[in-house]
Order: sequence, then C-alpha cells, then structure tokens
Amino acid sequence: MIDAQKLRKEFPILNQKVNDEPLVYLDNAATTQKPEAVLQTLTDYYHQDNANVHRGVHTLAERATHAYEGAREKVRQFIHAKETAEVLFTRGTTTSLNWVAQSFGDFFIQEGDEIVISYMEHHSNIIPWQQLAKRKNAKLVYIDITQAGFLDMEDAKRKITDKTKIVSIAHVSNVLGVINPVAELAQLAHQKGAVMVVDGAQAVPHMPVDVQALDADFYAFSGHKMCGPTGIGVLFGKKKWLEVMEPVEFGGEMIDFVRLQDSTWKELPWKFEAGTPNIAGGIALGAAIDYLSVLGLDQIHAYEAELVAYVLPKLQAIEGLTVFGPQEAAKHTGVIAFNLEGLHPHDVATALDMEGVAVRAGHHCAQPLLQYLKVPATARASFYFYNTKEDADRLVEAIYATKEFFQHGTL
Ligand code: C6P
Repeated sequence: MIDAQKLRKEFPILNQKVNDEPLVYLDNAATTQKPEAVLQTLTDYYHQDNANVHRGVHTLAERATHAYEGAREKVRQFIHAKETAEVLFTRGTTTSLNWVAQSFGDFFIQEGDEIVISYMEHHSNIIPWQQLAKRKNAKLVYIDITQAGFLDMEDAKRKITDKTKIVSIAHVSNVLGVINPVAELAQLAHQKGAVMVVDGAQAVPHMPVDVQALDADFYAFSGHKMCGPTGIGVLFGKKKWLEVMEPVEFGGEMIDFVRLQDSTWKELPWKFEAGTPNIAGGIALGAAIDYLSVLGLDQIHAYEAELVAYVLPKLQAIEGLTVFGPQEAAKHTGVIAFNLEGLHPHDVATALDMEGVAVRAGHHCAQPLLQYLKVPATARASFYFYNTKEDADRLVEAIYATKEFFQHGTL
C-alpha cells in the first residue's frame, strides 16, 4: 500500500509554502518532483565518481561506466526489454520520437506511405511525423476520438491499412487522461506490416509497462516525469530494427573505426549515443527506477485510481466545471483537464496558485486535440503517488474560492 503522507517526507520540495499556503503540487504530468534518494544519487555521483564513461581505464571512469551501464540494465528490467542493446538513452521522449522518425522513417518510408497517429497526440508525437511526411511525400492520418473521450478503435481499424507503415500513439493521453489500447493497436499495425511506436511519457511513471507484452516496436519515455532528473530519457527499440537503422547523431563514443572518408559504428546500443552522454542523469534515472520499483508500479497505479475516484466526482459536482476525457473515474488516469465556465484557464491557474495549488493551464502541447475539442485551452490537475486526498480537497476548495473571487471579487 502507498502511504502518501509518509512518502511526501522524502520529497523536500513539497514541504514549502507558496503564497503563504502549503504547496499542493498538481502539475505532475509536466514534471514530477524528486525524492531524496535521487537527489542524493546525483550529489554522490558528482562528489565521488564523476568521470567520462566508456573511455578511461582509471578507477573513477570505471565506476562511472559501471553505474551508467547498470542504470541501463535497470531500465531494461523495468520495461521488460529482452536486452540492454534495445535500450537507448536519449534526452527524453521528444528526442526518442525524433530519432525514430528520422532514422527509421528515413530508411523505411516512401512516397505515398501513410503514418497513422491520433488527434490526442502531444506535439512531440505529431511534428516529427509531419516533417517525415513532408520529406518523403507521405501522408499523416489521424484516428478520431469518440464522444466519450476514448480513442475510436473502429476508426483505427479503418485508418490502419496496407498503406500504413508506422502507427504512433500515446499510451496515456496528457490531456484526456485515457489509457489507449496499444497492444491491440500493435496487433492491427503488425497485421498490415506496419511498426508500432508508443509515446509512453505519461504511462511509464504510473503503471507497469512491458514492451514485449505490448509488442511495441519502439517505446519512448522521459526520466523527469518519473522522479528522475530532466535531460534523460529512453528509446526502446526492437533489436531487429535498431540493427538496420542508421544513427541520427555522429561523433565521439558511437564509432568503431574512423577513416578519412568514412567510418563504422559501435555495436548497439552505443552506436546511437554520440558524444558524452548525460551520465549523472542516467545514473539518477536508475535510482528513480529503484525508488519506484520498491513502491511497485501496480501499487502506484491502484493508489492513483483511488485518488481519481475520490476527486473526480467532487470536480464534476462543481457548477460550470467541465472535465475533459472520460467521465467515469475507473476509466480516467490522474491527469484531469477541466475548464470553468466563463473563465480563462490561465486566470483559473493563477487564482489556484494564489491558494498554493499548482496546476497547468494552456494547450498542453496538444493543439490539434484542443482544436478537435473546440476549446482554446484548459486547466489541468495531474496527480502522483505523493499526492493525498487532502491535496484533492485543497484543489476543490481552491476552485470554489476561484469561482467566488471572479463572481464577487474576494478570495
Ligand atoms: N508533456 C505536459 O505538461 P519531454 O518534454 O520530451 O520530456 O516529453 C514530451 C511529451 C511527449 N508525450 C507526452 C504524452 C507528453 O505528455 C510529453 C510531455 C508535458 O503534458 C510537457 S509539454
């Protein structure tokens, strides 16, 4: 069982006042806070082990390499990849998806081919495909969303055709808070000879993920959304693809032999990792994985479901408040986008901040989705395992106070 009250003590940043109120941090979909164990790992690394990896034979270099490659093994176990050769360190989900679009895309996509995404994708899972489609004269096709806020699987069956070469879908939406059936989509893609790319930025931090069970060809996620530092992320790729793909970046670390006119690459996974990597970030991501693994991803998932079951009906009961995505708590993750009638979401978020409650407002890097929903922006509260029912109550109270403020001018 998750004991959020106890766990919060391990997150020093949560223990502060904002605008004279105790902080309620509900912007976890943007980035999560870091526990002492992760912060300590970063400090220890720079205090004791800092050296470049893969190059030196001295003790510090060996320690750094051992810890960095150890973190890769932790990632492998965490997402159930077959081999560490399939685990590439990147800067984050955005870089991971760009690598797939550039490397796999340039190699396999031809004129007239189709790339299938959905209306609920983050810009990082749209723009790399738009650019690829432009380079190759290919077509970008969007799967619809149902009235109830789910990916329209009937439409997916219509749109994934013999022309489809890539299907790329978010495992969990960063706005609608739905979990998409990526295993089923992978099956549809594979039946048509296409590959399945999964944007796992909002899934890996919150639920168990098994890339083999999903049969994903590529799976991307970010360290900073799962208690790790910024600037480190992962691209999982099936070895059969990574082996035939060309690296996207070239330089030190990734080469086997350099001649005057051409060069050869190191074996996987290093052939993709040019230059000095984010060593401290990788090691600290390993520490974050240790931390989450002790809690248990199934426990985290169950606890967040309990929080959503608690807060969603309270939000839905507020007059003039619209929740986006599924209305049933059991179908909604801890990402809850909402609007208050007559108020701009930025005003709502600013007013909530005055009450110490941190939420995000805007288009959440999902402009096509907001156009589809016909709203310019939304507010969004997003929960993690260190949030409590008291946090949920503070959100609800702050929303009532916001309504009061904008109606009568007092908080
Ligand atoms: N979403 C949010 O507030 P990076 O920035 O590379 O770590 O992650 C990009 C990304 C990709 N896919 C999804 C589904 C995401 O939610 C994000 C990041 C943040 O919703 C920042 S825009």
